[in-house]
Formats: sequence, C-alpha cells, structure tokens
Amino acid sequence: MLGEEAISKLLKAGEIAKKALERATKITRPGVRVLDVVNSIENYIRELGGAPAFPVNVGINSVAAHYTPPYGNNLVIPENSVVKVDVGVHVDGYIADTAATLAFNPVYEGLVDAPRRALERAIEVVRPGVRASEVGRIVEEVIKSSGFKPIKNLSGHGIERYRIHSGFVIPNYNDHLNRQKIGEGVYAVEPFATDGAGLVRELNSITIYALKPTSRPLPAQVKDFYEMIYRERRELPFTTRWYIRGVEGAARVQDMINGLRKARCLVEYPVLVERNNGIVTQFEHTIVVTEKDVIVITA
Ligand SMILES: [Co+2]
Repeated sequence: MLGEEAISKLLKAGEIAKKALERATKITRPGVRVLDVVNSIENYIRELGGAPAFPVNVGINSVAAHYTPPYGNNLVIPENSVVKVDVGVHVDGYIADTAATLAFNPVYEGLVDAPRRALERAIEVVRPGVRASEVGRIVEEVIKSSGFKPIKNLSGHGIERYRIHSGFVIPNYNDHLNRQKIGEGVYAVEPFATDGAGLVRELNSITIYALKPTSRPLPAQVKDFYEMIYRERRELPFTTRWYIRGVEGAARVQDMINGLRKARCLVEYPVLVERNNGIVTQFEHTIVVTEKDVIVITA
C-alpha cells in the first residue's frame, strides 16, 4: 500500500528526475566530457532536493547500461554516436528512474524511435491485473515491427523504497514463463532496442557498486567506509568517485572497495555491452500504480 506521504515523495522524485534528464539531453553532445555531464546532473539532482538513486549511467553506442565514468576519466562523447542517459533520483528512499537516448547522426533515427514508441504503447496498458508479459509482448511487437530487436536479458522492474529492483520483472519480450501481474506499486518500464543480437554481455570493467548487508562482523579497515555509505544509501548503488578527495584518495577508496569485496559485502555491476556490438537505444519511465490511478511520475 502506498500512503499519501510515499506518493508525494515519489512525485517529487519523479519531477526532479524529469528535470535532470531534460538537463542531460541539453548538455550531452559530441566533444563534451562524460564526467562533466554526470557531475553536472548529479549536482543538479541534489540542488533540487533529491539524491541520485544510482550514479548517472551514460551508455555510448553498444554499451547498454551500468557505465558511469570513474574519477578523473577523460572519455568524451564521440561524433556520430548514440548516447543513453539513465537517471535515478530518490527522495527519502522513494525512487524515480528515467532514461532517454540521443543520436548524433540521423541514420539512427529509426533505432531511437523504436524504444520510444514501445514505451509509449507499453505505458498505455499498465494497470492493476495486467500481466508483465503483456507489457513485454507490446514492447517486442513495436520494436520488431520497426526492424530491430528488443534486448531480452534487460528488463523493466518493480521498485520499492531504497530498492531499485524489487524482484518484479517487466520483460522486453513476450516471456511466457513470467506469470507476474501488475498490482499496486512502483514500476520502471524500460524498452531497449538494438541492431545487434538482442542480448547483452558483461565486460570486466566495473564502475558501479552497492553494499550487501552481512551478518558477520566487518573487518576494522572497511568498517567506517561501509557505515558511512550505508547510512547515506543503504543498498542503493554508488560509485567510487563520490568518495574520492584528490588523487591520493583514489588509491584509498580502491583499497576500501577491495576490502568490501573480500568481506563479501559488495555487489558489483559490470558494464553491459551488446553481444554483437550492436548499437543500443533505450527509453524509460517510472509509473506509480494505485487502486485508482496510474501516474507516470517521470513524464
Ligand atoms: Co530502471
């Protein structure tokens, strides 16, 4: 059950996420440093009274998700690229998640348009009692009829307080094995399309992490670091650049990450790339479903 307070915080998170994504689409262009984009958006989220629900993700070309630039990184948005920006905002743990794709070459117009229209069509059917697989069926149909493939191993998701992925999966295809039905709650719908294989694989590179609670006592070297992040974020994703103060600090924070991994209290999110290096496009909105209403809080 979503109470009045929860709904008002969700609406606020949605409003901030929408504004942050709008700013992202204005400042993201070829030649701009990706690190400057994410810093600007994350600061803007804080200025507006929210906090990032996860580090701003920027996926260039075949990178589908889970990349944020690390501290000091000089990656620049390339000419003719396709860029996805995925923004999450939380207000007191209530999360809004939204994404859009920008293409800097008109040849990609169709590929960008496919998940945008799939999202529009999918949102129209979301209401209590509808199967998640029905949403997926529509996403698949729209993307395939545009001549592209949906990415099958990426999906939309239920959202709970301080939890980006509740365990509820909204597939991007007609997944007959998924018997879940939409009920009252918060859902992110996020169609991904590609001209590649329609699957992502993990790279070795990791820039996004989350804490994993443990019942065992934490080693002394990582205890303060763990507790500082847990107080602020609980199990919401974070990135190391948020905690680095200067180049010397970078080595210290990396030691902390290694310590958390060793203590088995770290979740790592490898960068996801299209299996055939196809170009990937994505749009995403967060939807609040109540008994009476279906509200797209990021639109
Ligand atoms: Co999402």
